[in-house]
Amino acid sequence: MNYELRITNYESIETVHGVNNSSLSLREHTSCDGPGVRAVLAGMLLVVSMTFAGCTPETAPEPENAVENTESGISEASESSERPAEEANPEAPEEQQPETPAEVETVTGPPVLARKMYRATNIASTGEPGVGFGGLCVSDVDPRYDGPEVIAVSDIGQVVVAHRVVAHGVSGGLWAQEEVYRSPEKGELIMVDAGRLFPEKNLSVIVAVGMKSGPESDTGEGVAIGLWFESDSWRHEIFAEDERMLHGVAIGNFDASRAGDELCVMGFSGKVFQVFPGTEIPKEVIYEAPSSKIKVGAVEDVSEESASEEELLVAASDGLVVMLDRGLGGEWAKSIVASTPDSPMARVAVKRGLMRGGEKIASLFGDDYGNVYMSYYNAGEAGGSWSMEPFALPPADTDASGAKTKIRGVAIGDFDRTSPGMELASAGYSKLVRVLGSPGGWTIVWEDSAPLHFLLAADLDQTNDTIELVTTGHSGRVTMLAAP
Ligand SMILES: [Ca+2]
Ligand SMILES: [Ca+2]
Ligand SMILES: [Ca+2]
Repeated sequence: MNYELRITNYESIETVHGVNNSSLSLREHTSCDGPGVRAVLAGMLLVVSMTFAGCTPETAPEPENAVENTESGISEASESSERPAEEANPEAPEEQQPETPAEVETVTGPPVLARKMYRATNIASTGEPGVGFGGLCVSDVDPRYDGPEVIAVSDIGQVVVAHRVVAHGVSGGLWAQEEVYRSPEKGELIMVDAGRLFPEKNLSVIVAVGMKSGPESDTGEGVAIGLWFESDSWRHEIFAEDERMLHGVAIGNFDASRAGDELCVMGFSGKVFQVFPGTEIPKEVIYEAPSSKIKVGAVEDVSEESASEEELLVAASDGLVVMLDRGLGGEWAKSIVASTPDSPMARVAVKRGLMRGGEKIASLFGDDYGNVYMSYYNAGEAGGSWSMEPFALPPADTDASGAKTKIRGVAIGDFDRTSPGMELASAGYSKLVRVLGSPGGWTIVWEDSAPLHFLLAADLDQTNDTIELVTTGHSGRVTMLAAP
């Protein structure tokens, strides 16, 4: 039996605020009794957030193992994708829907979604048993190899750079990796980004953030390490330190008062710092969320009204996602992208592109409770505004026992050529990567052997006409996923 996410009145979901949750139906066997639709009206800002936090898959048909065409050595995935109904039953929800057909067996388990496994390629590993990767980025950081590299950072402070193996002009899909840095004090590195931080040099600089020493903690000191390849070797330098863990990093051209790309780091002190590598300028606090952890940042060209070429979005545990950019006069413009006070935000993606019939700018965020949210940017004379979409978001991400699990990756891109324009994707502690295509909702496209901690979109395979997903986490492996 196939899992089938049936979305009734699909078009009306995207246009009607305050839509009844029950119009999202999982074969008519899912009910939503959670907080549902929440509206916040603040000045010009209209945020309507819709969560399916209360959604409980009360009945679920037995999943069909729809693994197709996985082409890597990661065999656990196809094994673990077999989920016999009998193993997933110990804690069925107490409340039963009276209308549940008697012949449908009641089970708990991960959200009831279709499975269509993408082709998986193993790109890199930590090479250390029990050591996971935290975050990833894609950038052309190593001039010895054509095309972009994939950079990953690990729990014990490794920075690994993976490149495609090309011999005599031929690439067979193989990847090789090099460990370019390892923390002398095993300081956990959690996120990484790269960009042209030295305007006078034609090279992309990696910035990895995390703990100065030891594993992630609420009290330890944070560090941001810069790495770049110059004169035939890898160089590294401490770009910034903070009294608390640095958890997020974003590089982009979001400051119009300076040439080239800028660097921001953020973390458990609740501060976002602009950092000026290669100069004597001290780091500067550009945003602060007291008693909050600022987990991540993302950069995109959002606003055509602003002086800066790009904008920076940061997401914090207080549920706020804020957009920042600096004008020619040096003043920071700040606006709220989303406000979900009950949702500690942990991941953010923002992307401009073709989506549902037109050019849109979409931001996707994931929280600690399995929820994924989306907001659209609406251009306007007052600098524009964001509106949360009551879109066809999935039920909360859950593990095999039905417990809600943290979202630890969101991505936007054209992952699926059978569905027009861009799709949305999420990943997390459920070990699942899910893609929202059309028609008909979310599809599980990958199941890892361990909780996932990051997800991004990148065109790493130019031989197809889709964007790839790249994910990593506690398994200590980086996996590239391409639609079959
Ligand atoms: Ca700039
Ligand atoms: Ca598509
Ligand atoms: Ca591609």
